Amino acid sequence: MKDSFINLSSFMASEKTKYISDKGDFTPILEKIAFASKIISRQVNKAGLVNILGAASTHNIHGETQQKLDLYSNELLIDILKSSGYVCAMASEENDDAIEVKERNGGDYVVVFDPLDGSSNIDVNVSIGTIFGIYKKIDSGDCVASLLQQGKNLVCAGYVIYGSSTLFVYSAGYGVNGFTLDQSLGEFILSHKNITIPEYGKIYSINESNYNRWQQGIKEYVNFIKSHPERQYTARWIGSFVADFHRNMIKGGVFLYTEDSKNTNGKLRLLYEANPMAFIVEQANGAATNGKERILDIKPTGLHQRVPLIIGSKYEVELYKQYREKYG
Ligand code: AHM
Ligand code: MG
Repeated sequence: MKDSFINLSSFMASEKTKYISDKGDFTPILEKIAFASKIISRQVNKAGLVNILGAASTHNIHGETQQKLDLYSNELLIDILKSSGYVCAMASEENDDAIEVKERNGGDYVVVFDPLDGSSNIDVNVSIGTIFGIYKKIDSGDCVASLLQQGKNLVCAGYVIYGSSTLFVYSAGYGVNGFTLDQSLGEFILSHKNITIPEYGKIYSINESNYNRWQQGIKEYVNFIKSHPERQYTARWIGSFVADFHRNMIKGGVFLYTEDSKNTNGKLRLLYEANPMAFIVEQANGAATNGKERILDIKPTGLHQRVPLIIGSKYEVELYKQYREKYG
C-alpha cells in the first residue's frame, strides 16, 4: 500500500508486533486517545462559535451547559480512557489527585496527560495541543504509584497539535511518526514518516521576558546563541509548548523553559509535559535535560512537579549544559 494511504490503525497494528511480547498490547489505548483527539479537534475548530453562545448564555443551542475547552477535553479523555478497560489510573494537569479506575478492575496501564496545553491561546486562534504518556503498571500492582515512574519507563508517548491541520504524533519506542487528520475521511493518515530532529538547528524558543530573572549561565547561553559565530539563529515563541516543540522537531533547534528567580523549577510539568516530549525527542535523535540531568532519568516525587526543560537538537541542548556548568 502507498504510504499516503496508511491510516493510524493499520500502522499501529503492524508496529505492535515489535513490542507486544515485552510491553503488552496498549494499542487500544492509543486508539482511544486518537478518537478523543478527533472530538477535541472538532470542538477546537468551532471554539469561537461556542464562545459566542457561551457569552450570551451559560447554555448552548442544545440546552447543554457550556464548558471551557480544556475542561471539556479533560473530561472527554478521562471518560474515554476509563471505559477502555485498559487503564487503571490517570494523572492529568486538570486534576489535583490521581484518577483511579475501579470499573472492570481497571487495566494494566496508567496514562498521564495534559488534555489541552497552551490553553491561553484558545481564544486567539493559535495552535494548541494534547500531550500524553503511557506506562505499564508496576509489578506490585499499585496503580497510583505507577504514575510516578521515571520517563525512561514510558512504553509510548505522543502529542496532538490542533493547528492549521490536526496532527497526531507518537512513538512506541520504535521511532516517531506523524498522522494528519483527513477531515473528510475522519481518519489520521501517515504524513510524517520516521521523524528525526536535525543535529543542530536555527531556532531558539524561550520566553525572553524572563531574562532579568535568569541565572548568569542562562543569560550567557542565550547571548551566545544570538551572536553564534557559525550560525544565524532566529527566535520563535508561540507560547504553546506542543506547537513550539513540533516546529523545532521538524526544523531543528531548542525549546527552553528554564528556572528563574520567580519560578525556581521552571513552569512545565515533569509527568505530562516534559517526560512524554523527552521520550519522543530522544526517539527522534534529539535530547532533553533540566540542565544537569537527562529528563527521562528524573525520579518523580509528585504528580504536578515542575521541571526546567531544555529540549530539542543535540547540539543546542549539550551547549546549554556546558554553559550552566561554566557560568552557573
Ligand atoms: P498551560 O499548561 O497552563 O497551558 O501552560 C503551559 C504553557 C506551554 O504550552 C507554553 O510553553 C508555556 O506555558 C508558555 O508560558 P509563558 O506564558 O510564560 O510564555
Ligand atoms: Mg500544560
